[in-house]
Amino acid sequence: MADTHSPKVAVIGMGKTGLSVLRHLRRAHIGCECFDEAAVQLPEDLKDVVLHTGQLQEEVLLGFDKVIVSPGINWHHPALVEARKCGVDVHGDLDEFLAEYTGTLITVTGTNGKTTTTQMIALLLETLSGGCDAGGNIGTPMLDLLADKQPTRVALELSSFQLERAKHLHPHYAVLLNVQPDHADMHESEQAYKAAKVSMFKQMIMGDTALLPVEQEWQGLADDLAARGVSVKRFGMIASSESDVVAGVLCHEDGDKIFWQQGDEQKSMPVSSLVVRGRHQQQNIAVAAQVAADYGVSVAVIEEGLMSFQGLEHRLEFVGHIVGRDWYNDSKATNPDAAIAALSSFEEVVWISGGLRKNLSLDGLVEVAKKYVRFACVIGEDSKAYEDMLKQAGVAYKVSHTVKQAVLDARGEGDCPVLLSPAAASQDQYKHYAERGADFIQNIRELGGADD
Ligand code: UMA
Repeated sequence: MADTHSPKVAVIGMGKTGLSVLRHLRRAHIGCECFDEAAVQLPEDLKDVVLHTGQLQEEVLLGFDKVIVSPGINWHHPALVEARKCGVDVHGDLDEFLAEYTGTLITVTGTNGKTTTTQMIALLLETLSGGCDAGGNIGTPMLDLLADKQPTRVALELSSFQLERAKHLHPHYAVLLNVQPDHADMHESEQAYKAAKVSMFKQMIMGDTALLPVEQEWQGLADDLAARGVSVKRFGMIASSESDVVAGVLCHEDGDKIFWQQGDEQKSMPVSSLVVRGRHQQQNIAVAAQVAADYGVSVAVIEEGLMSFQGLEHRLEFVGHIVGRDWYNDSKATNPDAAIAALSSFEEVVWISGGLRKNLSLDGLVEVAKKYVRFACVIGEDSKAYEDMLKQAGVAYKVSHTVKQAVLDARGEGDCPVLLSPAAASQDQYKHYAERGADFIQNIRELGGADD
């Protein structure tokens, strides 16, 4: 039964987040109404909640005390702007989570690599007493983690959308992986996007730890955090040992190694002993090793975890050796920097790219395309920008439009690996990147050749 003294609450967006918020409010006996701009329906267990569909009107939220907004809804939506202006408490599920969670909080953000890093942290910390749950942008809404317990530790993957709408975030350990151009269609500027990411550190104090990239760009943040007593560590891809870099990839003529700091000792492993491909992915798991080491996970457990980690679906995922060539699914590369990292992991590829560009510049792709791409197949509804980039790189290409056609077109182009790494979001043709990746894999399998 709803508590008649509780504030009037609106929940916006009925995707994974909104539904988890509704269930959370129900557990707390707080009544609410919910909104979605699409013609959605509520699942059976939530059918009694009042649902409003259709475009959110500016005045509609003013009758509520609290509005909980899903991450995919633009924070600058006129209805949300108006509600904030009129003093309504508007926030996301992160503040709801923070109001209830009392255990150890580890957070990970960055443009690329968040999910791999968060997943690996959770896998390694899972071996400690009390374990570790993973949630947030990774796919499990964070409030679901509180459904029937107070977890000892939680590793949260946080997107810029989740961060920009949180006021009370104070992690015990926070990792920033990188900030590269992305989501230019949702944030007002690149600076606003970066500011959302950096806001993760705002309330950290002595006793907390921040793990930041080694690049000079982050020195100001590192100094600021250190001045507040936060333990600041740096990670990166380096050519020779640097005393202030605790974790990352050491590129060496005798073979590259990943490394991390275990107490006073530096530990390392040759990248050749890892299953995951790509220096960017290997750096991510080195970062996870550092977090695990700092929470007391033993060297043996970390080494075993790193060696056996297969990587995640849709991230440089090896699909198989089919019809005489290797196929890789990197559908999660939804921005140019992610595709640059993927292309650089090969000597030569047939590259499938294109999709929803999100107003991002493709300039950075020209040089890597020139260096690594033997032939390209362009997908997506609006191929022009991708064609222009390939022309600039001098790479031969075909406009395939669909993933299905791209797989057929790629098949006939030599015998080097084929890589789907779109440098674009998928929503012009799919619900999300995972659906695009699954379609890619299915079309490869339909080529008919068994793995050889
Ligand atoms: N909707 C509106 N109006 C809008 C936009 C959406 O009403 O303007 C409605 C849609 O009709 C839909 C609902 O909102 O019914 C969807 O809400 P949502 O987009 O917030 O999606 P969720 O299902 O709640 O998933 C969100 C994250 N999605 C986004 O940030 C876009 C998921 O991250 C996350 O896993 C999930 O919460 C659980 O925390 C996905 C993602 O793509 C993986 N994230 C981006 C990324 O990684 O690049 C940030």
